[in-house]
Amino acid sequence: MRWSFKTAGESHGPGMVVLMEGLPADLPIDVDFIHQELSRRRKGVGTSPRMEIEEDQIEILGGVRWKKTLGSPVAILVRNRDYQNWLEMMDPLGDPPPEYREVTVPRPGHADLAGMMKYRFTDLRGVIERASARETVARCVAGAIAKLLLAHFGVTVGGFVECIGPVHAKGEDLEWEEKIARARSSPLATFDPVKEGEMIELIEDARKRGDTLGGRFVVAGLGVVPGLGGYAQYEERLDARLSFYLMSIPAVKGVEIGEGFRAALSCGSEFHDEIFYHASHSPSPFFRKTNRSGGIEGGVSTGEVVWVRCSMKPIPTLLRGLQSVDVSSKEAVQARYERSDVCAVPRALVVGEAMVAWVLAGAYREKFGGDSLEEMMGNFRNYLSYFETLKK
Ligand code: EPS
Repeated sequence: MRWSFKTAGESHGPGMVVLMEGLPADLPIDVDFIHQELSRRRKGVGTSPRMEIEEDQIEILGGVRWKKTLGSPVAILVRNRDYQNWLEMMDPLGDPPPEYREVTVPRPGHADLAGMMKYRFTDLRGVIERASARETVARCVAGAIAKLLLAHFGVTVGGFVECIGPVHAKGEDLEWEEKIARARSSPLATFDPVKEGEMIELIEDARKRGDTLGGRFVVAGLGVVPGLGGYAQYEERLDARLSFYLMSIPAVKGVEIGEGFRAALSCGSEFHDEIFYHASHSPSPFFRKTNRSGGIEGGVSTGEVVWVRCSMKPIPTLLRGLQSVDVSSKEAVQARYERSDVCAVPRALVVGEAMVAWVLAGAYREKFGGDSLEEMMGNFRNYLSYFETLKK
């Protein structure tokens, strides 16, 4: 079974496209839900003024008929409204305008310089346009559709911002559902209203100083059955797949599965999640009272909440430019400023959710197969009946 998505498009070009393969037939497509997800990605404290221009409305080009998937590839377009302001600059078939000046000063921390050398560009614009996080709008379309699929299997994917710079949300003991629900109504996507105020101040302060900020976010998959992923081959491992997709989000520099980094500082007796049994526990009667493993052991889901943490670096585009070199003149100069976000952690969280939803939905497709949603759900119900046999 194929399970893949690809994206195409430049930040200020005509639009962003996503092409998805592997969705079962007959999956209802809720366009309002997809738009809600795109709107979550667009908003938040620290966001670039660009987001006042964009509306992020989808146009379905293929794979859907009468609001349901056909089992064929699904292609969706999100037009860039800002393209209207870049018509000449980004015209796919035009010529450079006579007054055009190439971008020649790379920003430290951005793909500018490495990308220039890779493609032998002289104009960094060729890198900037595709390395831009605008691409994540297309990923969020794929993630929203993955969430729609997962909902049929009782799985929800949500998350929250844990810290912005050094300011940490407090309330670790709150339930997952509570943290995720609180984050949904927070402009910073966090669950601690007191620390939220401090985070906003920190971002405003960074903005005034012409600086930027990073932070960490957590994403969780709730209601995931045991047995997804695999230990038999390296590429089957669910933790490996999650890490790959999460690390591919622009500006993410660290991915942790559960308490992965704290594991190194703990004894086995302190770290591992002990196993308990109760026939009333569902779907599996085996369960844990702690979940430091992030709901994955041996690359396979345990039936506990699957959870991951990502560390995002500060945005590389600073108003007060960092030291750089003009790649044309080779002179030492300050990096140029391009309109940008001050802090994109709350927005990256939504992309993180999209990537986790995509990986989990793929793992469900792999385990339960089928060409239609009904066939897939039949296989799922059959698997659930296996757990009943463990309760005797
Ligand atoms: C981005 C720079 C800004 C962001 C952009 C990502 O865009 P612009 O260069 O047009 O001001 O707003 O993010 C988006 C457009 C988006 O939809 O997320 C960058 O350089 O990565």
